Amino acid sequence: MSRLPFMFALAGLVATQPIVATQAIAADSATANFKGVGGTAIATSAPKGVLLKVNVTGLTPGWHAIHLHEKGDCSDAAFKMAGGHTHGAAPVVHGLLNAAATDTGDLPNIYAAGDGSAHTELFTGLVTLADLQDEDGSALVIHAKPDDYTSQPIGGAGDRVGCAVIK
Ligand SMILES: [Cu+2]
Ligand SMILES: [Zn+2]
Repeated sequence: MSRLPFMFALAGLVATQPIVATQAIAADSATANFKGVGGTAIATSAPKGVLLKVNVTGLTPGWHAIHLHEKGDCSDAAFKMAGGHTHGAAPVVHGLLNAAATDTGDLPNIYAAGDGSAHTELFTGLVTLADLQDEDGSALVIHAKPDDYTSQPIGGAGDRVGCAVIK
């Protein structure tokens, strides 16, 4: 009789341990679908930032700027509703290579192959997934031209051609 409670206790231990391990490994992530171009971006929370896996089609071949914009709104054709780049301080200064400051939404350019597809992973330590998933969300925006990383306000990146809401 005295063995029975012990067996139950052991069974409980075995059952709970794998669940705890799974939770520790599982990362928070959000999948965002692009408008304007095809494809998706997956934003995964990292210990010191956010990893972005970008798989898009329908771009013009060559280099394109890609930034995190401050509002999760891709509802208009020009994607202006997404607002400016996410930023942590005023005055807002754009550019990964700008000595004065850098927007938290600034990212390295992506390259579209001859078939218009781009597949890449980008890491930023300037934001967290929680920052991006704030009340009004955020958007990952792809531009027509590359970012020169220094000029204002968007590094000469031109029109917004793709937009994906991160929420
Ligand atoms: Cu942008
Ligand atoms: Zn910027």
